[in-house]
Amino acid sequence: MSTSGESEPKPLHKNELLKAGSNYLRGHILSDLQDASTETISEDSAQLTKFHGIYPQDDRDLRAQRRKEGRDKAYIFMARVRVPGGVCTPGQWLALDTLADSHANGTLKITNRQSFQFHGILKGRLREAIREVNRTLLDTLAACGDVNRNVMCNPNPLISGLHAETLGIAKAVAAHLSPRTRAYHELWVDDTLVGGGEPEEVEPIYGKTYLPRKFKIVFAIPPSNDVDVFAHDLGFIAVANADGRLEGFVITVGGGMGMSHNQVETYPRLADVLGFCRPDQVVEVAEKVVTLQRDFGDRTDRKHARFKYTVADRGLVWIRNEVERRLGWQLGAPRRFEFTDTGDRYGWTEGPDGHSHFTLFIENGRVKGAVKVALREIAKVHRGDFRLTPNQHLMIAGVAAADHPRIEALLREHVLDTSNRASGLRLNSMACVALPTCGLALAESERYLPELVTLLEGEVEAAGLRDDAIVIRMTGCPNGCGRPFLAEIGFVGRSPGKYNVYLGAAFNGSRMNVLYKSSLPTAEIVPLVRSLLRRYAVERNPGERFGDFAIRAGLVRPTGTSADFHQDPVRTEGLQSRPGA
Ligand code: SRM
Ligand code: SF4
Repeated sequence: MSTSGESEPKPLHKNELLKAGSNYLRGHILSDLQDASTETISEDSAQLTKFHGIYPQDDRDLRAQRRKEGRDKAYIFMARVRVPGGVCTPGQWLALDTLADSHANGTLKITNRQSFQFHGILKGRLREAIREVNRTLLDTLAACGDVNRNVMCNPNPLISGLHAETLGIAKAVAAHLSPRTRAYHELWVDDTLVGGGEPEEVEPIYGKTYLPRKFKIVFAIPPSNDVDVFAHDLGFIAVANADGRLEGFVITVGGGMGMSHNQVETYPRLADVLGFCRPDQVVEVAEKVVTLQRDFGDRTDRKHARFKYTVADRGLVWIRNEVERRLGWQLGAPRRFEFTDTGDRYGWTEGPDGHSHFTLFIENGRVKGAVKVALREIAKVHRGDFRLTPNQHLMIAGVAAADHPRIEALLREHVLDTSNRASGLRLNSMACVALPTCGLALAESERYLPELVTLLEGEVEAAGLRDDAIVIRMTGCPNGCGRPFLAEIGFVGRSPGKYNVYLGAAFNGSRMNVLYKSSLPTAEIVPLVRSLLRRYAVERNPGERFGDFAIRAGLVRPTGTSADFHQDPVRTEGLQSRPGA
């Protein structure tokens, strides 16, 4: 105990020691994979395989029965495939589609960070599966773990003339922040033995202990905020100059969704605006922000280790000064930006170059059944690319005029909705995975939200709101994977069959919602939402969004968490006097 009256420094979290001693993420992964006495891997290896994009899980539907039978859990693995900016080729799609059948549970999951996930891979087939992914020239490295994750970018080439250049910069950031360890290739790709050794390895950006926690970067292209820029550690918002060319990016820092029920020191947080930089400065800015978090993030408590807590604890001015000290130059003042919405533009859109794009609604990103068959057939003939959207849907992009009728026919043949007849509620719904694979789920999400939306569709029809876009999101726990705190109606699982209900987020993702009801049983959800929708239909002002109505009508009180810096000068303290304002 300290005798000087000063408090002892808190000990490092055990994961820090694990990372430090892992020889750049090797640890005992190989011997654990070779251990035929178990279908899973050790707890230490489970922490390290995350950096390789792999999670040990078990089928939670089978837990109770197997426990009764005195059997072990039904162990399986999840693998996440990184796709920077969400763009992949039809050839890659076909290979992953095949792999889903041969090595996983027959489905592909498009995540809301533009990655793919395989579920249900057995340990004995894991290395083979990852090797196959790498054969497609995609990989799972750093899809999870305490590193920079998949870098997101609006996938729609038609959204703005800034798209292609922004996507290129997003890919450059992804490449620059990729871990350099050779462990990934040794373990999963080359099949050479894992040892490190010569020449000595270095992680120039991360060092031996990588980051305190996961780190997420996105690129938003106004007017679309489909990436939910304010939910991420670091964001870049594209800004055009008077000629419509890319002038640079407004930089945002310190967003994040995760919290724990009943632990007030954990909270979702919207990102703040930090400044502005030119396109050629983005990679350097990203690196300096990441190294700042590497050096100042909390490595003692993983519940307080995200960058949002570093920003909240130290303040925006300190963060900006430290970033600028590392850069050796000053960031510019933020430019104006305006977002309209967070959704996808469904259906066909025609490009000026004779190519067209089709955005397909895929409920909660689960590619299975008719959708899977249709997309496989389309991948065989499509000569453009596939683009995963941040809302878990898919763009069949760059369709040549000659291929348009064929692709349209394939969509129709497999009874896919080419005219977007789904309700506005469904088209704006999103659920995280949750049961049966997610080990952290407290309640259903992906399997329950579609059913709930079907029940609510009767209510929206009756209220005359069938085509009104209302953002509705659900998660199975408060970690916030489905970004539920940015939904106009958000459901967050508390326990089986019970959800916290949140209302009042902004339709464009710039304001978080507020808790309206705690632990609501599923049987009470429909009556509650029915009454809210009826009031909205009758009392709303012209053009008023549901989230805004919820606040104006006093259903919830706003918490002052607006991310729109023009409305909230406190959060951009000192920025307006910068050059370039
Ligand atoms: Fe997530 C953990 C699924 C986006 C916050 N997330 C998990 C794990 C890996 C569960 C685990 O740790 O054992 C889930 C795997 C379930 C399964 O069976 O597949 C999981 N997260 C997902 C996905 C697949 C949800 C989806 O249906 O799309 C998304 C994958 C994204 C990707 O491709 O990289 C996913 N997760 C998010 C997001 C949204 C985002 O980033 O835009 C968030 C909130 C934003 C943020 O990071 O603050 C998110 N996931 C978390 C957290 C809470 C982190 C925190 O700061 O507290 C956890 C738990 C943890 O890290 O301890 C988590
Ligand atoms: Fe699992 Fe919770 Fe994330 Fe849903 S929000 S996938 S239940 S960790």
